[in-house]
Amino acid sequence: MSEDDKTKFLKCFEQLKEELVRDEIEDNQVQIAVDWIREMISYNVPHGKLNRGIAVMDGMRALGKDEVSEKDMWKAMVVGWGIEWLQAYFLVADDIMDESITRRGQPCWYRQPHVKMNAINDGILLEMQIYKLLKRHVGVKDPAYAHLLELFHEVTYQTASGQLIDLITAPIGVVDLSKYTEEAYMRIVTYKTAFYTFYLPAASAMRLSGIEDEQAYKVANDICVKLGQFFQIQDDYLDCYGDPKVIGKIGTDIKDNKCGWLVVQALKKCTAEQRKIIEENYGKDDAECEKKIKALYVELELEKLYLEYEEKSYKELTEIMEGQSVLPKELFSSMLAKIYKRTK
Ligand code: DMA
Ligand code: MG
Ligand code: MG
Ligand code: MG
Repeated sequence: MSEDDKTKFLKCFEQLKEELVRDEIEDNQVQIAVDWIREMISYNVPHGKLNRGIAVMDGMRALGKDEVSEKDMWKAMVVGWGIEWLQAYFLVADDIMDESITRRGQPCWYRQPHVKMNAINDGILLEMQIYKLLKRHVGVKDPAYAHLLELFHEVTYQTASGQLIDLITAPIGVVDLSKYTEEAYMRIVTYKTAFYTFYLPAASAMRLSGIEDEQAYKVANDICVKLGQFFQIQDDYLDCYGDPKVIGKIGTDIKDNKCGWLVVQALKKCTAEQRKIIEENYGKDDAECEKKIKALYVELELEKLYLEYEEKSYKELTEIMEGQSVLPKELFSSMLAKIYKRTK
């Protein structure tokens, strides 16, 4: 991503945040709530990699062959921030549900002593702020507006439905390894991650560019689902093997009993004896148990398996992007380039 884009994008954030704060003041909001909202937005929205938000700008350029007006680029930035706001909302809730400790290098919002379960309501505020941004800066007169609203609503539903199956496939205290199939895994990651991380930015850029051919959205969806699966497999790998200082979060998948990529692969490769180790140690809030699972992953050479998977998938994804002529391949390849071999 160009430094210029990032600077412009962050500048846009400051404006959007101040406008939301001003709305509160104009509504005669009490001062402590005005201050809360400003702090809550600043803490939760802007500290990520910003890949999803900036992908809308990149997508506009891919679709408009560099001739995108200033006005359209501004809308792309606002919609990009809408996606970052949505992500902030999902992460605030996800960290409560996953009982996580840190996020983006700072304590999870709900772990702040003055916040706790107020974080649930902050999530609702973050979600609804998206629609204030879109109304103010895209507006009802833009033919893309209604499509964008529908898109954000649909993708939010898909993501929540993915979070649901992520959670109920991993009940606390119940080890049922028969549920950890490749098929169950792919459904979880497609819904909880792929739609909002890849399809939402790509389809947003397409709507802002005025594309109406429904077939093109279908093509984009198919490719984005595959990109999202790839991205979440990386996330699952990094949960165990990433450096918390680099990824900004401490992994919780083993203790949380998650149907993650590593355990699904382990179950495919293990002997009956090794399966017993998983049965006895997976999903326990106990550092010793977690250690035993990690040692088993070493024995099964899962790191090597992951690196092979990443190579193979990267090639396949590139072929799929180049093998279609409905949309410019840059709409997708710019997103893939940013995540290939990622360490955070
Ligand atoms: C992320 O799943 C999905 C959403 C919708 C936030 P996750 O719990 O694996 O994410 P993370 O590893 O960032 O907590
Ligand atoms: Mg999580
Ligand atoms: Mg989660
Ligand atoms: Mg994760």
